[in-house]
Amino acid sequence: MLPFTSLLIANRGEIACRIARTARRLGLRTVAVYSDADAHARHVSACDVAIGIGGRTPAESYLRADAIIGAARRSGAQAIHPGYGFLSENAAFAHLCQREGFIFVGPPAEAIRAMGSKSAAKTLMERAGVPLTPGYHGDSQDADLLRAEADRLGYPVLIKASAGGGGRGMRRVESAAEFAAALASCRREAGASFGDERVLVEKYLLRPRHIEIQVFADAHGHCLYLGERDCSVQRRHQKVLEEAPAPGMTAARRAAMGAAAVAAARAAGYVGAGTVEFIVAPGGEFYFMEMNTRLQVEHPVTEMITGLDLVEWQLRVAAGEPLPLTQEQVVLNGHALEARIYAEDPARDFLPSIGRLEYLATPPAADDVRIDTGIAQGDRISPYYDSMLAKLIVWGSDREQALQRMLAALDQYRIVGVANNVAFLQRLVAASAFARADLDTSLIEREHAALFPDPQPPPRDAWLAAAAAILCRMRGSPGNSPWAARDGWRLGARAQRELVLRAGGATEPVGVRYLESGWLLRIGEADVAAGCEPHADSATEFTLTLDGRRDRLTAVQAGGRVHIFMRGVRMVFEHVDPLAATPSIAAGGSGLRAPMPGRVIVLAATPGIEVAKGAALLVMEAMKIEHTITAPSAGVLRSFRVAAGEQVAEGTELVEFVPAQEN
Ligand code: MV4
Repeated sequence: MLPFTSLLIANRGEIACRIARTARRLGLRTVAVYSDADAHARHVSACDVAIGIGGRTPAESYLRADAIIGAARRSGAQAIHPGYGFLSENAAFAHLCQREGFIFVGPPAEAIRAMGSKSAAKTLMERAGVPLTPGYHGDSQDADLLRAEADRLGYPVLIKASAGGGGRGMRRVESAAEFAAALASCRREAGASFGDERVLVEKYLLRPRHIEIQVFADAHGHCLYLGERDCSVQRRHQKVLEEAPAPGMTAARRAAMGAAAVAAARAAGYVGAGTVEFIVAPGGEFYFMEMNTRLQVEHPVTEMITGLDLVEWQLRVAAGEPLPLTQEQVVLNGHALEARIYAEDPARDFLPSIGRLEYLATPPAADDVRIDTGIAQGDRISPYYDSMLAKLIVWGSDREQALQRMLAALDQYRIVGVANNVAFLQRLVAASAFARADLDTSLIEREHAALFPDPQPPPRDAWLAAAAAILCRMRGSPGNSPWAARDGWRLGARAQRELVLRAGGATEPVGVRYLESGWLLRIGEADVAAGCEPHADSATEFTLTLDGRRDRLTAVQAGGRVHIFMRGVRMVFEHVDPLAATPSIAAGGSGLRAPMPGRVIVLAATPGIEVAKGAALLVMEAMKIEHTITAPSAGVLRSFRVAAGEQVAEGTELVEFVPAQEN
């Protein structure tokens, strides 16, 4: 029995849901906190009680230590789990929890503080005998001294902000001549970002891997490691794929890295779950980078190969229990891979995407397929928080099997409504360098050609599938039957119409003839006998027949587009219907309204002047993404209801627009 019965989870999204799952299994009463933007979020319904803390941005909500403590008091929670991000590595918050009489499910505040400064952590690690990257991390910040240290190390070197972390505040320096300027610029950035100009200098390692060791310590002096994770596949210091064990890891090196990680944790006076990050040279030499004093996003790959529940361990250790296993009892089994699914657009430099999840299908969860997520179909992705939608984790008896399962699971992961990186992940997992486990932190750049192919027009059968799905939908609703259609359908012996589709920069007219037996679709010079049957109780699943070949087809119609998922391919088609009203970005409201909270950046039209359908009226920006609000038809913009530079809430009426026919 745990000595506490109620746990407040000071986080949101998938990790809050993940923590709630284990807490409830252990019989704890779970308390969620939520911001105004998260009132309908899954983590709220995943808990027994939920307390609103107001605000929308992290600073107004999940970063407010006082609000979290207040919610803990009100709810009667006895323990607080910070998850990752937000307040999880905030020593002052850990201290505050303790002072206010709550159990903080994390390390002691002093251990968090000890690892907060890179140079202090390096000094601590040096004393503990943990291997460090050759470099200088002393107190003196004299430019000549730093430059002499760089000369001694040999170029290239890396200047890192002492207070930095996760890749921020770093400068690579190629030669002595560049050193002074790079130092000055790194200092400025460090001062501006962390309020601390101090830096350290390291030998720059070429083609390194990022391998981290999961450690666990209890309050009784026991400390062990739970193997490693290879997180080398990153993009701009954001992890994309993680796996355990690290390809090529030998038992001897694992034992050496594990011992170093345990020494690091002991030196910091660690209790709880922690991760010691190492940078690993191509020859296998490993060096301490930093220690993360929290549960990590990628902890599930460790759980998959150890069969352990790390959140359960965290709660038991926080309750004062000893670790349930000894080092010898920790057994690693098989191989696990995690892919992070983000709402971001790889074709637009991975810009985050927001909107409503119109459609979401995932592979079924199983012993070897795990999905950690905090969202479901119909939810809105807001601009306020991290754009990670889900983590997809698979297990295989070896790496090859895990990779195959990942590809199969990604194929079944289907999202409509926000741009996402699933197709990118499919290419990444299939890339030969990844398949060969030729890993290092520049894999994504090295494989650029394979990962960012030029957009290709869809294959012929995808056009036919899109046309068939549209026809099937029309047949399903009487008002849209071909007999009622406006665009060229005629009664007569040769019943015929045309659908114009657009995709991948190409436009294709698909001719349709209605026969007794089904449709005859004409594309280019070919005639293809086609049929499409919707599955019972489903608006999106079909059986498609093309010239006698049957396929399972998922077709999602949303916002004037048809999203096709078939034979492992995902494609979006626009149905060009010259007589239909163009759905505008603000469709659904009476006026033209802001589709998301954001800032007005450009007023693009002149009030009182007639504009054509599709003309830009106004440009908004939300989370670095620009959205152009266009005229839904020809008409006149009477007035703007907002000013350039104005911050607007979702749904704010932006313009008064009068369509031409009403003029
Ligand atoms: C390095 C390095 C090469 N040499 N240090 C980036 C994040 C921060 N924690 C440390 N990082 C690096 N430190 C030396 N001496 C290369 C990186 C690095 C990196 C490390 C891990 C994962 C991805 C990376 C991507 C670029 C650079």
